[in-house]
Amino acid sequence: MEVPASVRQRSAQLREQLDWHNYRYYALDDPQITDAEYDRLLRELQDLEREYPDLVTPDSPTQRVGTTPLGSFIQVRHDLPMLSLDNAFTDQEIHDFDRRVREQLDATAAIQYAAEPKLDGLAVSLRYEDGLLVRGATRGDGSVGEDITHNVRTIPSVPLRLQGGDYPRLLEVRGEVFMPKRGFAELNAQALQRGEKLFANPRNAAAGSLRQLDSRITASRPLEIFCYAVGQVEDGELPDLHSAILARLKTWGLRVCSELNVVNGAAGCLEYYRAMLDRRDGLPYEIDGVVYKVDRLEQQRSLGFVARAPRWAIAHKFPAQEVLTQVLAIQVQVGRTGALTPVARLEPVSVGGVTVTNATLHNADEIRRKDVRVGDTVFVRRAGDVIPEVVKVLLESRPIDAQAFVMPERCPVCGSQVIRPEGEAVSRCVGGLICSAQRKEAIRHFASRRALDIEGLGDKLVDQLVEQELIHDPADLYHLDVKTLAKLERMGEKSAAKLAQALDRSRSTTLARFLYALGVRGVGEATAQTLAAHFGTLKALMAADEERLQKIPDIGPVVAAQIHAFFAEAHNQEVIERLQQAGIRWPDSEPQAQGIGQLPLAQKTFVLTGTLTSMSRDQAKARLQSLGAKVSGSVSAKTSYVVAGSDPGSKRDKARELGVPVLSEAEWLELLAGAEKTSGPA
Ligand code: 9MJ
Repeated sequence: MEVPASVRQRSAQLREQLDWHNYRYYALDDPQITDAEYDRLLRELQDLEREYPDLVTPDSPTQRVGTTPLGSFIQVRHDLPMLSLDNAFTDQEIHDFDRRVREQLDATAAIQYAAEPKLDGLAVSLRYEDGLLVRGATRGDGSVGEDITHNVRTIPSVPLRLQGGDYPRLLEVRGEVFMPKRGFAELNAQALQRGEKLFANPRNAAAGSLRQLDSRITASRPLEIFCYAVGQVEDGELPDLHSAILARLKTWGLRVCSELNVVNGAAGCLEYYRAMLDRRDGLPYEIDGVVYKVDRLEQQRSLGFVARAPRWAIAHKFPAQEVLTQVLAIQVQVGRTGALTPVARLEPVSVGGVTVTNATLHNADEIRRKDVRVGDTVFVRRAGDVIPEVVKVLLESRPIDAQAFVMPERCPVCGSQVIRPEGEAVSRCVGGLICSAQRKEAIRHFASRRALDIEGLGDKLVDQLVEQELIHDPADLYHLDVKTLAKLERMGEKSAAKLAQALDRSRSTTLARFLYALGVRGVGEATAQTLAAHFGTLKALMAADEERLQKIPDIGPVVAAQIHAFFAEAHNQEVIERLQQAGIRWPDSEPQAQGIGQLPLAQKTFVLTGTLTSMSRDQAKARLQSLGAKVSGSVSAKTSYVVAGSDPGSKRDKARELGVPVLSEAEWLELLAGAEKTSGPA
């Protein structure tokens, strides 16, 4: 079909706009439009291309969805070998490295190094000809890799076309494709729910996602890239410092890690190492060390290579997140909703600086898949705040009497039946609140920081209170007196009085916190806020039927049924009643549909940047919106606040330039708490 000139023009314009906004978003981390506006442009282009298939070009932003599977991978020879790095583990090794560099260069002054995080993903090469992405390849053995063009094209932060016009005719860049921590956790959470095999770590997940013959699978995985080197270059000039080259790559739309620093000498390197080690857990992606590279290319050239590794660079590795230890026992833990989680009790071992004694085995299927037995030597992995887990068994070390695990048929705590509903991966104790383990967990959850925040009510105390039958449910907490509390183990008059005060303080709360504290299945913090904002009062929520609940954004049929069933249960109604009699109160408010203008953060616009540790972006957004605030993707003079999580990027700088207040995560949470106190619905 003949394509009208006006349509051709519009599609070219859309493609250019989308490329530009992609560049602002991924390379500069400074979007100029919201995600919704971006999606609108993309949809317009998709519609045009559907109507006029001749319009589709390989570099069109619509061409990232993946295509029909390949039969096999094609091998690719790297004209310029892809290097590997020598590893160092101690300060001394870095001093030795720096000394060798200085001696070889006959240098008297300190060497200037580019220091960057060492990403733990898969090294790739991207080849651009006349600014167009023509090939993506894995590193392979350094000389020969595999053609993964179809897969790298699906990674949103890989530009299909370079920005600007001053790039070399041929430009091969190298970098690391990785899966950020959050994406990895979500992928594994989905797999766990479906009873599928889990990925051992983000590195495996990234590698497994890239080495797919079917690029539609790759497209569905949350992959990202950081570029850190240049390979072949023809017909074009590059700066003569490594750090300046990376800055140049960024101007062409290639994503570069924002943690790059230029440092002086071994001392500067070690200072960078310690700073990054400190920040490791807070970064949104996993790093297994840092890399130092002699910054001056001229010096790099005179240093040269030994075998595959350059003499001008070295990787300084962090303590391992995965270590070997022994499984002493496998026990099951009963959670708040009765879910039975098998846990490996381990020979204590230090992982990345933290002593680990337990690791989750998730569920019976995972144990079977990994074939973990008591007595086995296993790899245990810990990363950031996540619960340590058993990754793999070292089969060659298995003792002959290693014991396989069987899921108990009765709850180890209350003796109730254990069932595993069809199609579910999880086994559950049916005991409900008869089960003291579930009662303890329900009370712990009720008292937790994001729920009613009862300071001083620790795990051991809850154990004692439940075991001595001093309390059965959260409402009983409010009838404890100082004298009873003071008699408990590890409690004195003073801490008992403090706890009584904390209990008293917790009586004044918000509806959202109260709903979250009840521990309704499927109702996390964000959903609790949505419900509170939507209904305004507990009475209105309790009166809602499933149909009404399902109409609320983000509440599907399963959660609607769970909420309805919870409030229909006589015991739950009774506990709620007694909690209110005990003086738990919150300000009621207008339902949001009518009352948004009166919400405490109405007329305020927030921009979120960097990674928040206390909740996901979506939760943060929902929480702000429930208080009437707007959440925008870009900073302008109209922005009220920029909230900077870790690794905040250029939005924070822009805010400072414009004089927009920048809040740390802690400051922001405080502001939220204040607003929620005055509002009720949030
Ligand atoms: C990683 N993995 O993050 C290099 N790397 O440079 C960084 N790897 C590298 N640089 C030359 N930041 C060869 C490998």
